[in-house]
Order: sequence, then structure tokens, then C-alpha cells
Amino acid sequence: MSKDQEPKHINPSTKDEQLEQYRVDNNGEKMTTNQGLRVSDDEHSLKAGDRGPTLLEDFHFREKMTHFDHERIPERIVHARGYGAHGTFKLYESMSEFTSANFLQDPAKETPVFVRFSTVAGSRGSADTVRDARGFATKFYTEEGNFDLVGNNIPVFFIQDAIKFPDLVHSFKPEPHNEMPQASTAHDTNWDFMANNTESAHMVMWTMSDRAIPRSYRMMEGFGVHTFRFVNAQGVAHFVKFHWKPVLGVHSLVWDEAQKIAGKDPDFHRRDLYDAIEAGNYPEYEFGVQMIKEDEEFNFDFDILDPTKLWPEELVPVKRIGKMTLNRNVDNVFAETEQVAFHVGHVVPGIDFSNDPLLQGRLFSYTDTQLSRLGGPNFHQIPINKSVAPVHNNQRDGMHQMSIDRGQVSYHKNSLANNDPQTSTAEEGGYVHYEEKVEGRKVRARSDSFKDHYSQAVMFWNSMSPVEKEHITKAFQFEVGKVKDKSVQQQVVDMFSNVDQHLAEQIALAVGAKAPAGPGPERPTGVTILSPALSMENTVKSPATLKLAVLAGNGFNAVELNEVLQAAKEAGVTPEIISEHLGMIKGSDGSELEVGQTLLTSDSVLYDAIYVAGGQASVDQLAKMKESANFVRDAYNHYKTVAVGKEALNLLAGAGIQPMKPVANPGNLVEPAVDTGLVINDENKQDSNFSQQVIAAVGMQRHWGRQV
Ligand code: HDE
Repeated sequence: MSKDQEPKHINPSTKDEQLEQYRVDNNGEKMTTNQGLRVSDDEHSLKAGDRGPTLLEDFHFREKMTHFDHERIPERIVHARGYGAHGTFKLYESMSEFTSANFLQDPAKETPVFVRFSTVAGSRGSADTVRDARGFATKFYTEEGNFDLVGNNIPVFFIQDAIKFPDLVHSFKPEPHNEMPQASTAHDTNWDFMANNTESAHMVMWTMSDRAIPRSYRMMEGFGVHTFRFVNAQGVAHFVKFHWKPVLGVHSLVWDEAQKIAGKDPDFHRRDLYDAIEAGNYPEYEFGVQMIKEDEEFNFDFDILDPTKLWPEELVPVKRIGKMTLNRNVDNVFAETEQVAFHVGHVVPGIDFSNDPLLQGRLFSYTDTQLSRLGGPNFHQIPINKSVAPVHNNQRDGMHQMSIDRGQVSYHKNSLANNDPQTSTAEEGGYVHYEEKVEGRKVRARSDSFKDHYSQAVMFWNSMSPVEKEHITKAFQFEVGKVKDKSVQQQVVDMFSNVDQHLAEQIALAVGAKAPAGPGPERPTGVTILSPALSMENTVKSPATLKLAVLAGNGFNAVELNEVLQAAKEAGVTPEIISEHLGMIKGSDGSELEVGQTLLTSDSVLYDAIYVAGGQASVDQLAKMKESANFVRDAYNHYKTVAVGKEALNLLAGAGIQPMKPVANPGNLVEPAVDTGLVINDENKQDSNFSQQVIAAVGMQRHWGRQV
């Protein structure tokens, strides 16, 4: 047994140790060429005379320029824009009853992971906050080799058969004749595809919802989408769906905010992830599984192999089996995040596939695409992709081969090398495919059980809160409103009349199309099931890790402001002082505070809540800048907490904000409609504990009462 064949104990540092061999630090080093030759001058090319032509002989210039000329590699066909981080995965309880996967046996074991989040449609330099599904791809570096869970933040997909994927992607990418629009589905070809491929209805409902504009990668669910199989040591299988549940809950931006952020900070999501990890606010996600016994495959009114269907959590509960913590940013984005290569076919014993035709097609695509993206078949040797389990086989040569395989023999079976490297039995950890019985004629067809395109779209719609429905309606109105072709607009209206007549009417109204005369002809009747788990209204809410903009100038009310800062600190809220200029501002008691951003360099869309400090001089200083009113108005219109010191009330009025008036309820009792997000430091109120009220309001995240 050679040294690296010995069983290895994998822990989170194992991957890190492996990566350490490749890290290069240039500090304190002498500059060399790529051949190790020390360089004497890196600023002047070699010339014939100081005003003469550059000489071909200048190998240093040529090497430097050639490397630069080839610095770029093709971006991913889809999911080009992404951001990654390292972390660990820890199990809560052994899953040996269901799967033999080694990393799911022992709660004491930790498995290193690398995660890459992404948008789907946009190019590598596009904005983070566009309306789109998000990729959520995880590589587990297990003792048995890499397991990649290549998922999205939406549990279903647009199409049912992989052969349609190139068409789908061609339709939502920028249109080929003018390469517009970038990173947006609000255009003709996208909606033409959706209307002509109505299996997309369910996922379109999700992408029109606020799920498609997440607040943060840290506040997003992840889904494996397809049905996989768990297989235990006895060969007993369960169908399984994989979930990631963010500990901070699922939260989103609002559309106006998302669009503004795209201009103010296109790196919003990557910055958020990077900063959170640097600050020690490690993103955490619970790993969940839904399982269905093999003999219960046909017990549902949908086909469990259909990737446009989810398994309602109320029907098939999500069992939370472990937690992933992302705790380290990459050292080099290109080397790690750009070169990481995921593949749904990277599985370990105990995890197997189902016959979902989308999954089956993905099993081909992922390795294939890396060949052109990463330039050859040896991309598994790139440090970030390298398995921590030893690799031995007879694959040889190819572009960028890094291994020096020794010996005469590179074939199997052989006698010259004792038949090494040898295959393994299941007991020795060899991957053995689940022996599913398969029978059938060769056909190009879609199963009848895949033909219901609308029931779950209706279930999704019915499970939304009024606010969520309003946002979905507006998203449709925006997207279809950008479509130029009248017939495509009409087709979309007609298609979604099969989900909800009122929704279709609202789309028609906004785009000037003909409203449906009644429910669409394919509108399923009798969809009564609701899935509360689908509504973000029911998610975890907390102020932890949220960002509070503190607007203040010279003469701020120091007692009030310090109390708010203290309460923020205790709740894990990150405050940032924003003022007219950078530097220091002086409070009413003479104390000083450092300004983090100015009203020009920041914007309320980059914060979760705002607080305008009291103190007349401070408020007067802010009030003379029109940016202050914009700041407050946007925060208010985006349903965020707006907290104000007493003197700052005028700033609200200046921004056109009228605190909500009392309204009569149907029982004729007059109840004040309270704006839970407008917190005013009313010193006259006896029970007032302003700073605590501010933090409580921040923790509610959005105050939708302003909307209805
Ligand atoms: Fe992908 N997908 N995909 N996909 N996908 C790629 O692989 C593909 C699908 C997903 O951060 C590509 O390396 C086909 C579903 C993520 O590196 C490519 C089909 C889901 C990522 C590809 C699908 C995904 C990709 C492009 C239909 C959610 C980014 C670059 C059969 C479960 C991973 C690459 C990363 C990337 C093919 C559908 C998730 C072309 C053919 C469904 C998160 O191979």
C-alpha cells in the first residue's frame, strides 16, 4: 500500500492543507521571470536606443505580454457571475439507516466544503441583484471523493427534459442580433419561450416572486431540485430531495431597491458574503432531506421524477440532518471561484440518481463544458477541484497534465503491474450503481404524468401572502411590459390565466392586452392544497447581521445615538455613520464619532434600516443636502425601519413621509394603524425605550403595513 492509499482522516483542515501547497506569497521576494530568472528592470522594454524600436530579443517583455494576452478564459455558459467561500459541514445524527455515504455516518466528523453562489443569465461582470434564479453549488470534499450538490435557490426548473436546455438558455440570454438586454429576462425571446413551453409556468411564478431578488446569499434557501436516491449499506433505497435552509431565514429585496443597487453597488451580494465572513458572521445553512420510500413512488398526484414539481414540505417533511458553516474567503477568486468545476455526476457511494430526464442530461453536460472552459481534461487537478481522497487510474496525458504517473503500465487489466490500480468491491468503497429495474421501448416522448403544467403553479400562487401576490403581479407587469411583440404579450396573459384569472387580468391591464374572459382552459380545478412553507412571510426574522445607516452631523444627540449604537452592538446589527463629509463629527456632549460614508458615497438601498439622529444642529446640517431626503424617502418606500430622533421629524416631512393615520376597522372600532417601522424618539412618552424599539423594528426587516 503506497502512502496515499492509506485511509486518511478528513477534517476541514485537510483541504486547507492541500491548498497550502499551492499558495504563493510574493512579499519580501525578488521578482523573477517564469523561468526563475531574476529581473533587473520591469518598466522599460529593451530598445535600440532610448527612442528606438523594441527588440524581439526582449524575452522578459514577450513573456509578460504573452501571459497577459491569455489571462482570460471563457466564462461559464450559464451561472457566469458567481462568488464562493470555504466552509465545513457537520452532521446532526447518523443517516446510516438511509445512506451509506461516509460523510453522513458520524456526527463527530466534519467535512470541508466549497460553495459557489451565482446568478444564471448574466455575464461575469453583470450586477448581482438582477431578477434571476441563484445557483447554490456545494462541493463536499469527502473521504470517498468529491460529492457535488449543484443546486439553485428555487426548487423547480423551467423544463422537464435536458434536450430543451440550449433552447431555454438561448431564449433568456441577450438577444443575438443586438446582444441586449444584459442579465434580464424582461425581453421578447424569454417570454416567447415561456409561453410556448408551458411546463415553465411553475418556475416562472417563482422567478416573478421576490425569491428571485434575494437580500443576501446568506438568506437564501438552496435546493438540489432533482430527485436523487439514498441507498443504504443493505442496498435499500429512498428517493431523496436535498435542501439548504439558511439559519437567518429567507429574505429578499424589493424590486425598486434591487434595480437601484445594481447601479449603486453591482457587487452587493459578493460584498455582503465577503464582509460577513471577514467580520466572523459566518453564514450557516441547515442541510435537509425529504425522503420517499421506493414503493411509495406513485402515491402522489404529481410525478416525483418531474423537475417542475416540488414535494410540498407539509406532505413530505424536511428532515434537518446537519449544518454547513461558511468560514473562510478564498485567497484568489480566479484560482478558486472561477476555476471550480462542479458536476451533478460527482457522487459518492450511498447517493445515486433517479430517471428525472433533466438530471440525466445534466450528467453529460457538466464535464463536457469544463473541457472548453478550463482547457482540457485535467481540470480535476486544479487545486480547488482536487479530491482529498487519493486519485489513481489509467487516464493519462492531455493538456496541463500535472501528475507524473510513473511506471510502464497504463491499462487495465494487466499482469505487468499486478493489475494495479485495482478496482474495489462495494465493501471496499467501490461505487456500485443502484440496480434499478428499467424496461421500455426507445421513444422520444414525454410521460403523460409530466403533462400537468399548472397545478403547482396554482398551489404556489395560493400559498403567497397578499404582499407577495402584489409583488408577483408587479414583476409580471414589468417583465411583460418590456416585451415588444403584442402577440407574445397576449400569449403570456393567456398562459397565466391558467394559474389565476385575476393575475392574468392585471398583466393584461398593464400591457394593454386582452383580458381573459374567464379562467384559462387548462386552469386546474380542485387545487386546494396550500404550502405555507413557500411563503417568505413565515420565515425566521432577526436583526442579526443587518446593516443600519446612522445619519448624523455635528451636534447630534450623543446620549440617544450612543444608546442606539450600544443596542445595535448587542443585537449583532452593524451600524455605519453617514454624514456630509468623512472625518469626525462632534456630538452634543463634545464626544466624537468617525464617519464611515458620506451621503454621496452611500445610499439607503445598501442598508436594511436607517436612523436619523436627533439634535437640531445635526438635523440642520443633513437637511441642507437633498440626498438626505432621498435617503429617507427610499428607505421608507422600501418598507424599511426609519427611526428618527425628535428633531429629525422635519426631515420626514421634507421627504414627503406622512405617518399613517388612524383608520376605522369594520367593527366600527377606531384602531390606529401602526407603522411598525417608523420609530420616533418621543421624549414625552413615559415608557419609551427608543433604542430597544429601533432594534425590534429592524428585526422585523420589512414593514409591509405601509403597502396595504
Ligand atoms: Fe446547470 N449548468 N444545467 N443547472 N448549473 C452549468 O456547468 C445544465 C440546471 C447549476 O457555480 C454549466 O460548469 C444543463 C439545474 C449551477 O460553477 C452547464 C441543465 C440546476 C451551475 C450546465 C442544467 C442547475 C450550473 C455551465 C439542464 C439546479 C453553476 C458552467 C439539463 C438544480 C455551478 C458549468 C458553478 C452550471 C448545464 C440545469 C444548477 C452548461 C444541461 C436544474 C448552480 O454544464
